[in-house]
Amino acid sequence: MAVFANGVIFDGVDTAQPDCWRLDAYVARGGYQALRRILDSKMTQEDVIAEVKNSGLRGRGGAGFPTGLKWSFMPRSFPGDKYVVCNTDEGEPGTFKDRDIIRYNPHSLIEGMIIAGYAMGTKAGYNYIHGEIFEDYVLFEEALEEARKAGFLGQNILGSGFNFDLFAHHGYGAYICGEETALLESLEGKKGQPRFKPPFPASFGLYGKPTTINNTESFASVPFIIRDGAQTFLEKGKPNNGGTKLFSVSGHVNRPGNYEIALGKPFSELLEMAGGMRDGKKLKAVIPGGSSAPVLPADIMMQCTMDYDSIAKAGSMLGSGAVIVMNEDVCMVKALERLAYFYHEESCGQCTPCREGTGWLYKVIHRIVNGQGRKGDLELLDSVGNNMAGRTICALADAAVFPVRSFTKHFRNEFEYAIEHGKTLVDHKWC
Ligand code: L3W
Ligand code: SF4
Repeated sequence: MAVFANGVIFDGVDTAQPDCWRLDAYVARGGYQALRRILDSKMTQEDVIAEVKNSGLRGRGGAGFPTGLKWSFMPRSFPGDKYVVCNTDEGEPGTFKDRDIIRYNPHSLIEGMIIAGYAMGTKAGYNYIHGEIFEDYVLFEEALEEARKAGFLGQNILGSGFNFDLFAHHGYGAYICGEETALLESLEGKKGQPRFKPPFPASFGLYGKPTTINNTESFASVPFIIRDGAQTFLEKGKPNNGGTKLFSVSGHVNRPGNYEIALGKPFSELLEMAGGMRDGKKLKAVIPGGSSAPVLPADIMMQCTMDYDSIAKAGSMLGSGAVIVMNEDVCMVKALERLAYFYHEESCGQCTPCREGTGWLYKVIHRIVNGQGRKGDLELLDSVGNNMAGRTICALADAAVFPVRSFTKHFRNEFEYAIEHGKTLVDHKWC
């Protein structure tokens, strides 16, 4: 999957060059200047956090929580260990951006995490990498070794007296391990199941110690912010939506791939960059932020700009920026069945509404697809969803309900037709 770069992380990265990920190439692009700037000018922890706050960077993992604010939650005077943790457990259907960061530009993440370690007074960090991407895990380990040998990691970094080391952890491939507290459990060697929140990781995180967890893309954006300034980053996007963002475009486009664009660009431009619709077909619908985000019909999506506020106003979420494009041939009942199956499979089973509810959602949609839908099934889906959303330990149950609500709202005619006629309106044998 190619990377089409035009932003703060991939600017100057020639992904066609096999060595573009190496330390030399990163330094030649201005890499590690941000860290040197902090250490040489003895920026305080508060200065660094203020710079990240002023940049308007919002968490790139799905929730869009302000990164600088999260960093400021770390207790400053805590006497024991504290940690920074990176979430590279990318597993949501449609997402494939973070693996490209560690594949093509791992030092941007490493430098970002070292800066985070400095800002929050931690001595150790971990990068939890999704279990299904082994080659990139090996490459990341090599990049860490390069950074260690060059004096960017370890004791007395660049002679500054600052100590920080970073370790990669190969995850176990379960989607739920991308939920931050399940990730921490898994990192501790336990079964990857979410914890109750609060307490949030900022006060009770890895091994019960204060911990800051950010997404790969969030950390990788930090070197640019420190090197070129918060204002420069902010101005690349739009107010409340600072910077550029990676969008993983998949589905019925001519050039699927990762596109790094300014937040606030019209969706129509992103679609054009991705080569437009394949085979000249019409756009039917888009999931703009990974499978957990509500689906939007073409006419609404074409009015949107790609930023947190515009997508939220349209009734969906920018999420992790996974843009799933569907053409006129897609059977929306079948598409929803696939998503429902995913959440049913990936529920960790701790909460009854999620464990049982995801199964019910899948079962009902499956029978509608297969011509056995019953009168009242749409009401049943509604009622099951209402008994799940907001009633569980983590957001997976909500994530399973959002697609059901949005598909049955925007494409209700297809569900009603299938129930009434015992077959789907759109032939789904190719879906
Ligand atoms: C301290 C407080 N910390 C909030 C922290 C919290 C977390 C962050 C955001 O889910 C969503 C989910 C997926 N004191 C705090 C505080 N925090 N209040 O802020 O918290 P939250 O709970 O809103 O989000 P989350 O649990 O991180 C993320 C959705 O993103 N999503 C998922 C994408 C999946 C991937 C993937 O596969 N890699 O990205 C996409 O839409 O459904 O709703 O750090 O601790 N008072
Ligand atoms: Fe597990 Fe689902 Fe409960 Fe999350 S909501 S803790 S995935 S059972």
